[in-house]
Amino acid sequence: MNDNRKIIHIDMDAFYASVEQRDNPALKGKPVVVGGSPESRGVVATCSYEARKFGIHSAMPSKIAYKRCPYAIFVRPRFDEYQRVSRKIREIFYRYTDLVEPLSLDEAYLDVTDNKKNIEYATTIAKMIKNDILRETNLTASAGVSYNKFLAKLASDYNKPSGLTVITPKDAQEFLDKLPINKFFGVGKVTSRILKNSGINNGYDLRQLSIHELEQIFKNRGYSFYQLARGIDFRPVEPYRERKSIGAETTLSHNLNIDDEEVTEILDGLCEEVAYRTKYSEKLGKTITLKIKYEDFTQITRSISVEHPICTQGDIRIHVYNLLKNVHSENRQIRLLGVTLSNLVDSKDEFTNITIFEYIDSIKKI
Ligand code: DCP
Ligand code: MG
Repeated sequence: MNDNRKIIHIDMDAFYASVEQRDNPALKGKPVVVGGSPESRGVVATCSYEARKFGIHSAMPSKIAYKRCPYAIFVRPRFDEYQRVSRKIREIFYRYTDLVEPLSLDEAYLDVTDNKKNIEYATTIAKMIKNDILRETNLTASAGVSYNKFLAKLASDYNKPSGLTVITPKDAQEFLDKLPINKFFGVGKVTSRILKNSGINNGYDLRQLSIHELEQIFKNRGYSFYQLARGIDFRPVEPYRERKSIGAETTLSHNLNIDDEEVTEILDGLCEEVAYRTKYSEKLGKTITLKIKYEDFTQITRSISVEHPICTQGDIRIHVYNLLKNVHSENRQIRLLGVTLSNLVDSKDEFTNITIFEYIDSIKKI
């Protein structure tokens, strides 16, 4: 099968931190941490490249970031400004194509196979976009160019900050063979550990596994990993659609009983992911749904609707736990868990009673 598309992935460099450094010359060249303060229970949203040298990264408790670098300058996020920049970069993308799929405020896929300026090479467009962004926002972005989404995203990440990496069909296999296993789309910490324990450290090792073996490891995602290891990814770039719900689910690596401790650990992770994505979509939700699939493939969902919309991990978690308490599994083993937030409203319209700072600080609470 052929894939002749031209896909670009753009990702701003140290986004929130770069905006802060741009707007406050005293922060330039310094380790800057954007997020909760070290005295609070808040977390790091992101940090400047200077701070990354100390091992600070997104989602780390601010307290630990402070321990790693007491000289770091902690600043509170200014979401309004990040959203303004985000709108600007999207406006730039639309000059070249309407096939733009934003993934978050600072990141998007573009399909430029047929572009508005009839430019032949995607690499030329990527350079032009990077220049437009620098000129019009005073910020740098990294770009990845390839023939599908998976490779374009890997490419943009390859040479940050301000990078431009092209992965041609000819280079793709060599690139993937060397790629550490945790960089494969959908391989989290747990799967990565399992794979490394079995001697599967990179794309080459992954490519040696048969579809049958991959299905044993990744269940219904096995075939997709078979394809990714070979640089195949036909997912289209999907222009923005209004979201109706935000959900996360996971097929368990082994079946569990409802009162196993691992169930709550997994649900915590799912609540965190839903909270994170809800924040990015600038939404809040009024209906929380818990989904459980049993070993015999029967499935139940339990939902609750609340008057005041929510978005934080803590709030979602409380409701999910309440829903869980009322599930009677009658000794059936669980094979899949899911959490969804629906009945969404725009967070911009709902932030009247809660400051943005309280909001970001509350994300990791409980
Ligand atoms: N962000 C957040 N919480 C996280 C991860 C990210 O609030 N756990 C926010 C802050 C980032 C922005 O989203 O600035 C973009 O996320 P990226 O993953 O693209 O990270 P950066 O742009 O900060 O850095 P990089 O240069 O690695 O892309
Ligand atoms: Mg980024």
